[in-house]
Amino acid sequence: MQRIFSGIQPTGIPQLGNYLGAIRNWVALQADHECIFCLVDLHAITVWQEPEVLRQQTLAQTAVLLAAGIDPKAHILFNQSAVSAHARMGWIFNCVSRLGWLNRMTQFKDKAGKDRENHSAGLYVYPNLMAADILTYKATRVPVGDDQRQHLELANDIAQKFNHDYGVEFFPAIEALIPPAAARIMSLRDGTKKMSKSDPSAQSRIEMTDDADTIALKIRRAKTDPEPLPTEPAGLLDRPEARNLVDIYAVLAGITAGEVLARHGGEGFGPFKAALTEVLVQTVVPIADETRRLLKAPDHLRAVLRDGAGRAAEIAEPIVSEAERLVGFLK
Ligand code: AQP
Repeated sequence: MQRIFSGIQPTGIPQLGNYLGAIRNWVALQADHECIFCLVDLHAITVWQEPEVLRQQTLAQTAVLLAAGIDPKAHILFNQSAVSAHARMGWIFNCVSRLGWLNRMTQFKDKAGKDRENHSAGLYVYPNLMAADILTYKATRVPVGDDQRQHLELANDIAQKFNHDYGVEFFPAIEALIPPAAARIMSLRDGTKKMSKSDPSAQSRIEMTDDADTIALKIRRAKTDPEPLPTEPAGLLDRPEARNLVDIYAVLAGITAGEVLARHGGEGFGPFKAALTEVLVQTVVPIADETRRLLKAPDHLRAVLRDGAGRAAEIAEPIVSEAERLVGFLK
C-alpha cells in the first residue's frame, strides 16, 4: 500500500478551496492508501500568528478534518511541531536545497510581494520544510492543490540531490496527486486570485463552518459581470468570476462545466447563484454542524492529535536518524 503525506496550515478555518482541492481528496484516498495527515503549525508561523489563536485554529482544523471524514484510527492525524523529526530533516534540507531553486518559487513571490526584505527567513525556506515533511515518512504520493505543484518538484530535486550527494538511494520519488477538477478555487471577490483562508475579506471565501444563511449571503454578494451565463465553456474564458462559480458548481454536483452550462447557460446570475447556494449548502452544512459538535470536546481533539503524533514519530524517527547518520552526525 502506498504511503501518502499531506498537510494543511492551521492559519484559519479551512475554506472551500482547501476542501475541494485537498481534504475531500484525502478522505477518498483513505480507502486504499496508508495516510499521514498533518496540521503544519511550523509552516503556519512563517507569517505572524497570535499564539492563542494558533492553538484554537489547530483544534478547529482538527474538528473540520474529522467532520469531513478523516479517520484518525485507521490513519494518522497530528500537528507537525509535536514530531521533532520534521524540524531536524528540514534543517538538513536547508543545506541540500539551493538558493537558486528557492528564488524560483512563485508562492514566496506571491506571499512576500514587493516587501520581500521584511518577510521571515522561514517563509523563504518553507518549501524545504515541506520536502522534509513528506520525505521524513518516505511518502511517495502527495495529494495537493495545483498551487503546490512547484513545491513538489522542488521536493523531488532535494531528494535526488541528497541521494546523489551521499551516494545512496535513500529517498523515493514523490508523485503529486492533483485533482483534475477543482485544482484551483478562486476568490469570490476576485476571480484571478485563489480562495485563501487568510484573505482579509471573509466575503472572499466559503468557510467549512459557514451556515446556510452565511453561504447564501456570500454567494449573493460574489462578484460577477453583467452578462448572462454563456451556453458553452469557451464563453467563460475571459470571465474569471463567472468561470469560478461554474467550476465550483460543477465540482460539487460531480458534472462538467459544459453540463452546468447546458442546464444554466443563458440564465442571469440570480437564479444560477440560488442553484449554486443549494449545492454548496448540501456539502458544507453537514460538515459545519459536525465541526461545531466536535469543538465542544476539545480534550478529545487534543487526544486524537497526541495519539497521531506518537504513531507518526514511530515512522519518522528511524528515517530521520538514518538521514542524520548519512550526513555524518555522530550518533
Ligand atoms: N483555492 C484553492 N483551490 C484549490 N486548492 C487549494 N488549497 C488551498 N487553497 C486552494 C489546497 O489546500 C491544501 C492546504 O493548503 P494550506 O493550508 O497548506 O496552504 P495554502 O495553499 O496556502 O492555503 P490557503 O487557504 O491559501 O492558506 P493561507 O491563506 O494560510 O495561505 C493544499 O493542498 C492546497 O493546494
